[in-house]
Amino acid sequence: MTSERRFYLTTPIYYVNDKPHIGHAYTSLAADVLARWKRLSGHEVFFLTGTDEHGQKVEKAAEAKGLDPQSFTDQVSQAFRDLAMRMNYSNDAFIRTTEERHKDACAALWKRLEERGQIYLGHYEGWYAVRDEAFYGPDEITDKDGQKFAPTGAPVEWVREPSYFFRLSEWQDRLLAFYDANPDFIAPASRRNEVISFVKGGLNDLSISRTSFRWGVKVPGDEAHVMYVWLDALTNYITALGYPDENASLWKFWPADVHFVGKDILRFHAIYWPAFLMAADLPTPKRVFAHGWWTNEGQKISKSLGNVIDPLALVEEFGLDPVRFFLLREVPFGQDGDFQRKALVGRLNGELADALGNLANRTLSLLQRNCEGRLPEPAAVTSEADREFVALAGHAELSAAVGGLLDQQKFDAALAQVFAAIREANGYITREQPWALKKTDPERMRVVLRTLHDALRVFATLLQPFMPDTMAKLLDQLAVPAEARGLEALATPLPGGTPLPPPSPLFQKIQGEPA
Ligand code: ME8
Repeated sequence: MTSERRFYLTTPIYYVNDKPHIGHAYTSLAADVLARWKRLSGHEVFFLTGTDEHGQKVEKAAEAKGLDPQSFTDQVSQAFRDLAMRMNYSNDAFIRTTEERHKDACAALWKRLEERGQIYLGHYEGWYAVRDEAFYGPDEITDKDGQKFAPTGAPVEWVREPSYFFRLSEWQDRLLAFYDANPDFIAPASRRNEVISFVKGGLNDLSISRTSFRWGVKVPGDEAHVMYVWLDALTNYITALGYPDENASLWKFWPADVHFVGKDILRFHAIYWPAFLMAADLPTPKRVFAHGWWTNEGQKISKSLGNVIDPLALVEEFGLDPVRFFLLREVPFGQDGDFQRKALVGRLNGELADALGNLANRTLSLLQRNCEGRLPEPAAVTSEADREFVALAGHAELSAAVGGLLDQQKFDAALAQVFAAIREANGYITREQPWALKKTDPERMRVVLRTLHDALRVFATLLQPFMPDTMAKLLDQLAVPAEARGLEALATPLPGGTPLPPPSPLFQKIQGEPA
């Protein structure tokens, strides 16, 4: 297998200070869809997620619950694993930063940076926001009623302590050259420009250890210090591949193809992470994609407003696949999005139940009734109507288009392409009226139904990464064998005469909601 056929993608590792919400579910969902797509197209995939369990924020959350940090993180980390299971994420591993192998990887990376003269001992004095686990410069701080705040709105405190520093300032020019040589490293483009102007503004050396609390990875050789939680956290992406053992079986996946992150943590991934790696002489990831922020019916999501969206409650109410579909369909990936219940209901009732569900049901019911429940022979494209339709809904063009968009993480556009073809299919069935052809032209009816069956197989195959369970059900109803559900298999038509099981509805409409 060549390296092009391998694909490594990651989600952020989430802080275990609180239970998971819609934002966490969203990032992991995007990664899951791409992982599933890459597997469908024949790649060897490694998809990593996990939890970020050290630092002051987690230590404080444990204290507030009256628990020792380890028992607390054991509990909350489990909630993230449960979420991954309930959302049907296909992650190949789940990493926790409290694992011994991770502490070893952090120590190894630290020593490598130290050997290369990248770390020195000094004194940190400045602003720190525990909520963001981030340091801020004096020019970034605002004052409100005597309390100081970071630009993110997080309260900051003045910190003064001995600290090790990473020579980040030395990497400014090499980072800029790196962004220049790798135009796809930061996406979307607007975010790339933000990062570049930030780096052009000048980089200070980065404080990478703390001495005022204990919940972290100990600095090798100086146990009075724990590592800055972001150095610890970012290292997870290589720990999971076996670092520092570069002969480990998973190491072949490095460098990562995509790190999925929210826009809040782009700076850490697009500046600190490549700088650490270049300083350690390790390969840099190929891409970091920073998606936007969800609000709830126009309001910022926050615990104090009591409007945090629980993804599992949504799944309970609307079903898993409609929720998976909605989150990626509704908002262009990369932009901020507002969660609106009525939009979810609209997409579920409209695109899923009416457009796709009805098309499948009508086609499959007619095949049962009028073709003895057997698939007609593959249809030779003879009429202009068929030719036009096959050009729009045929497998080669559509899967190339979807693949091209997913390679750019344009999930909404990929779905829009498939649903445009589904609209065409509804137009085709309405125009051709196969139900009326039984009496007038049964041969033509068989051609039309076979053409529709082929198109449904394409739609179901391409939509598997987004709605795995429902599309498995549709592929069952279409009698596509398990081994013929990959992208390549689409080139081989199912044999005529294949028996088709009786259809059942794919989606449940939501009734009685205000439009
Ligand atoms: O930052 N909309 O963890 P975290 C969209 N441990 N996405 C959201 C969101 C929202 N309203 N809220 C959160 C950390 N997210 C670090 C990461 S990685 C080496 C360490 C998502 O638990 C989004 O992906 O605060 C964001 O980047 C992430 O959750 C932050 O999760």
